[in-house]
Amino acid sequence: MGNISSNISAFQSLHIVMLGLDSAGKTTVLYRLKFNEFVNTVPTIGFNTEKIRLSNGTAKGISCHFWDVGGQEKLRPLWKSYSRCTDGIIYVVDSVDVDRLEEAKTELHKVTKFAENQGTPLLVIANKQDLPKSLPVAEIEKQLALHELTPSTTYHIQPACAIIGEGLTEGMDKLYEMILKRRKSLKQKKKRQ
Ligand SMILES: Nc1nc2c(ncn2[C@@H]2O[C@H](COP(=O)(O)OP(=O)(O)OP(=O)(O)O)[C@@H](O)[C@H]2O)c(=O)[nH]1
Ligand SMILES: [Mg+2]
Repeated sequence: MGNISSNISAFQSLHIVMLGLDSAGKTTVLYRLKFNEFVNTVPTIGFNTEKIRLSNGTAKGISCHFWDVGGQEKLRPLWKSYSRCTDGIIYVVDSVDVDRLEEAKTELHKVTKFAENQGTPLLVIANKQDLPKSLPVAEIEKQLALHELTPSTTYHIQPACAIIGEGLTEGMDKLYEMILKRRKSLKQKKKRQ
């Protein structure tokens, strides 16, 4: 962790895109991170964008530019251009929406296969863990077939409840850690060339 903190100043602003099926809780996550409180949302038609300085965890003080793109089917063609060349992808999943996990899996695998997204660190937020019928993360990880993602994709799956913000700090810390590792290895690769 010491290494991570010492690298913080090396960053300007991280570019993060937030994707996932409609009603998964993306906008709730966004405003929870921004205002540290629950904000009632309406379905996103298009996108929301916010610059947020993270206020907790090892990534505290890091500035992130978030793009939260609507998840309705008609909006998903937008995902490709919004996820291009980002530092990190957050994919939010509704842990009780069992009937649409297969659809969530298909859309996620599509996103990670885009050439521009190769190697981009992925944080999967298994949201709505406060609800009694929520699936455990191990089951969601299996149903999303995360281990079958392109070999270059490093990921972390985080149980969370965006309503109260539980799990979001841990998730952002993991994402930040993966982003740092990737930057470091890209730098070393460049040096060797
Ligand atoms: N119980 C519970 N409800 C949640 C949680 N997170 C979000 N919700 C609710 O889920 C609904 C959808 O949340 P949004 O944040 O609007 O979902 P979205 O992913 O942005 O949806 P689109 O904009 O349509 O793509 C809202 O009623 C939220 O209050 C959670 O952790 N637990
Ligand atoms: Mg939304």
